[in-house]
Amino acid sequence: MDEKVFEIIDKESKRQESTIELIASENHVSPAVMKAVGSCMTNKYAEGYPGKRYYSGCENHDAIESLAIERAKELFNCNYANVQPHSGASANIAVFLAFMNPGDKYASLVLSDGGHLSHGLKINISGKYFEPVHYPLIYDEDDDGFETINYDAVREVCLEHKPKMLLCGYSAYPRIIHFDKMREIADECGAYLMCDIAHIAGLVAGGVHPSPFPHAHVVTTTTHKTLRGPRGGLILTNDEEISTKIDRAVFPGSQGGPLMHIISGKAVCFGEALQPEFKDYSRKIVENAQALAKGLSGRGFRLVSGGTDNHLMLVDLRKKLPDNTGKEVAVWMESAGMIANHNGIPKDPRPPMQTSGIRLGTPAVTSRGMGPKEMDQIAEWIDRVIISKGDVLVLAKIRKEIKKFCLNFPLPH
Ligand code: DSN
Repeated sequence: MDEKVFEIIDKESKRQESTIELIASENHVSPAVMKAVGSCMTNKYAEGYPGKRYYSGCENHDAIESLAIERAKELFNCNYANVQPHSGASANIAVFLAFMNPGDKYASLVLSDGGHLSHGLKINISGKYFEPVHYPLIYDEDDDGFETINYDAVREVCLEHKPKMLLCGYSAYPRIIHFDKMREIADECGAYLMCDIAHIAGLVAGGVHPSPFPHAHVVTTTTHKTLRGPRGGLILTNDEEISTKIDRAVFPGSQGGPLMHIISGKAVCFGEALQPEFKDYSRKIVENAQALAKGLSGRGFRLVSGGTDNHLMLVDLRKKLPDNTGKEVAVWMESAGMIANHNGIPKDPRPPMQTSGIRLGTPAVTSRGMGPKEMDQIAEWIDRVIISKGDVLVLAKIRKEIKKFCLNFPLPH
């Protein structure tokens, strides 16, 4: 045993056990996922696809990858799946490679309004080698749809720029995405529709967010957020020709050997998400998010777009705390035992490293068995942290309360 390494891992396990995880993109996987990821499947090179490998000795890797593919197709009700992408960003790169040439245009959300860095950040491959044009949210406070996707503007941007692809799906967007409207717009301007459902995949699988199918030409996702699998990516489509292009764009286009231990964990995760209990889990994620949103709104916080339909919310801190940043609040919360990330809010006057907001999500707390009552307790702790403006004595007192509270909600073992 490597004592140094395992001592650190043990500390991490204790940190996870004794804190409340509110990062919207994180979760606690099952022991079966953990076992598959830590298995001998890590030892093998399996470049290629099932039945078409470049190395010998792949029969079990063929079997596990085929199983993962079949389960992914069943789970998302589609015809083709590529389970090899190492991450969500890798999945996105593969789709870009499959559909576009360098310099081609695609449309995505203004990144600071909730997009992802792989949707066109200037210093990311998606912004460096391709040309993003961005569509906005609704910024008019008097509009019923304040801070939600401005579908009219999506249409205008697409008709003006004629992008090869229209990309929807976001990292910090608390509302339902209308994939049907996006497809109408894509068809109108002759673009492919790409839906990146990394954040909401578990909600889609559980039936509590509309599916991107049959609207999307291609869907990308991660497997480790609401879907509660190992860290990794996945690409789905209903179109045979597109699936062939995608397979080539993943291997050999942008990746070498697949991570077979991770693919094994994905197979387990998809199997778990196909169970009836997963529907219940995804419903509870949303119920908890709404309870947390209510607890915060009731204590005077402003939430971007006024609330949430999914697993996350963006808290605009300016109303309660005009002189402090989201970054400071995330640090205070960590001292108190609550883990969240600072996050820009639409039209944020502060830079991304400071921000005026924090993002909160409920996938991980729901996996620990917490419910609406606990969400209200968490809202109360957040409120106390903020009212105290980071007072160390208050933070230490809350830290103690949270340690005790966490004992009642063990991690999945
Ligand atoms: N970093 C992830 C998130 O937190 O949303 C997106 O990849």
